[in-house]
Amino acid sequence: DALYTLDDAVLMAENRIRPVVVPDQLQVYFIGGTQDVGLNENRLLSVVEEACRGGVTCFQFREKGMGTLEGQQKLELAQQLQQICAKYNVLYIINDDVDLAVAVNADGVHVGQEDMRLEEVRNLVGHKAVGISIHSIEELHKTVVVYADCVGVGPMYATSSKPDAQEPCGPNRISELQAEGLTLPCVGIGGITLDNAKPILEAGACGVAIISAIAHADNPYEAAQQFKHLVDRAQP
Ligand code: 3NM
Repeated sequence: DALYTLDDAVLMAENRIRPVVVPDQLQVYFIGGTQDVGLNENRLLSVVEEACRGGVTCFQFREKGMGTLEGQQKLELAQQLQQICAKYNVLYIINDDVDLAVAVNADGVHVGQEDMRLEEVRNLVGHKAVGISIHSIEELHKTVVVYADCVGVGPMYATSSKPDAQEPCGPNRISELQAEGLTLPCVGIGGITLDNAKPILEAGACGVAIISAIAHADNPYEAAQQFKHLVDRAQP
């Protein structure tokens, strides 16, 4: 039997019984896996540590694609990343792997539309945060958002970090989804740089989710710091 029925989830969301993600924790949402740093685990650990030191508020471990880690190696890397995030008080999310999120006691899990059903994810992770990707109004209507705590909307701009990314939708997609009733905290994702991040915040996102502008930066510490300043300045 499901731990949470839809009615329970509605009540919990309305009464904020479930710890919801605080929008400030999504301000600068860094995402990465070994595929983003030349398949080098130590490089990932140092980039994540520098990004955390620089001021990212959330990190998502997303290990995806050719030559990436699996099984015990992925688990061990996930544990090391958890320790870094805990040290800097950075929200730690696992992409698409509910078992791993539970195993390393991450703060949450992020799933796409094609991944596991949200109800099932919610039942497996209990009170951990659940993030979902929503690309369009159509996907919003297909999503039982009440099982989720936060939303990634994208791709804002063209991206080379996700081979199967959809066509860019632009920052306005965030205001469109909110006008259609989406109230969960949202981050924009896809092709975001220091130069194009502001319109996403103006469109209603509480933060920006980034791979390459931090992972490929000459200085990930400084890049993270600059994103943090940018989001702090953009907020009222
Ligand atoms: N998801 P970068 S775009 C992981 O549209 C991911 O759902 C997207 O990387 C979506 O910051 C994307 O390097 C890649 O463009 C983001």
